[in-house]
Amino acid sequence: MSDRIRLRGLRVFGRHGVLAHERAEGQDFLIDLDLRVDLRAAAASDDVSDTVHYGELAEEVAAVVAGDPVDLIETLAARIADTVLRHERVREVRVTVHKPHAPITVAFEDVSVVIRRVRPEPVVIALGSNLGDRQALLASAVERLRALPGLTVTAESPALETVAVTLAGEDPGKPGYLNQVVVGLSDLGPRRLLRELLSIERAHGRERTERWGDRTLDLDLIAYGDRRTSSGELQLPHPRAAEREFVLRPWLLADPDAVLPGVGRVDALLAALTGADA
Ligand code: PH2
Ligand code: MG
Ligand code: MG
Repeated sequence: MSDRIRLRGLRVFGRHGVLAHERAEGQDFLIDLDLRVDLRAAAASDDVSDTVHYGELAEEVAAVVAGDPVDLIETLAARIADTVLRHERVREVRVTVHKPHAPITVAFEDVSVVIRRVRPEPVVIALGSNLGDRQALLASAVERLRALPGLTVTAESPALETVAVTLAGEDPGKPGYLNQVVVGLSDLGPRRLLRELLSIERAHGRERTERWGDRTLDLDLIAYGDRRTSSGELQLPHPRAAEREFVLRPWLLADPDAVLPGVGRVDALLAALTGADA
C-alpha cells in the first residue's frame, strides 16, 4: 500500500532558532508533508471523513509552527510529526522543515531537516521448537525478541506441548513441539522484522533442510497490522494460521481478543477447527 497525501511549501511565520534575534523578529518556515494513508476507502465512498482532510491538517501544522518557539528545526519537525500521527489513518509521515532565512553567513538557497516517523503496528509472532532443549530455546528467543529495538512485546503465551504436524497430518512418532505466541507493537516494517526473526532462528541452531522437518527454533510472522502481502518469502497474514491449532491456541492465551486480519476472530477460528470444545 503506497497511497500518499503530499503537501508542499506550507509557509508559516514562527520564532524558532538559537539566536536572540530569531526569537525577537521571527521568520518564515516552509513545511513539506508526505503522509502514507490507505486512500481506498475514501476513493470508494467519495467522503472526506474517510481520509485525512488536508485543509484541517494544514491548520494544525501551522498552529505548531506559529506556536511555542524551540531552538532547533529538528525539534519543530518532531512536533509536527507527532501532530500528524494523531490522525489514526496516517501510518507513516515524512516531515521536511525548510528555513530559507536561517542565520548562515555564507550565501545559500535553503537549509532543511527531513524526518520520518512510523506508527507502530500490532504484530504476532509464533514460536515452535521440537529439537534440543525446547524450553530453553523458546525462553532465549523471547528474550531476544524483547531486546529487539523497534519491537515492544506486549504479551506472551505460555509454551504449549503439541503433536508434530506434517504434510500428512499429526504425527505422534515425531518429536513433540513446544509452541508459543508473542504479540507486540513494531515500527520495523514486515520485511525488517522477518529478517530479524530469521537471524534469531540462525542464532539458535536452526538449519533448513527439509520442509516441515524437525527444528530447534522456528519463528513465524503471523500478522503485521492488517497488511496483506503475498510476495515470495513474505505472506501476510500467514496463509496457514487459521488451520493451525498450535498457532491459534497459544495466540488466544496471549490475547483473548485476537483477530486474524481479513479472516476473523481467533476464538471462533479455534472453535471451528477443534469443534465446540474450544
Ligand atoms: N511447525 C511446522 C510443522 N509442524 N507442528 C507443531 N505441532 N508445531 C509447529 O510449530 C509446527 C508443526 C512448520 O513450521
Ligand atoms: Mg512454521
Ligand atoms: Mg518458519
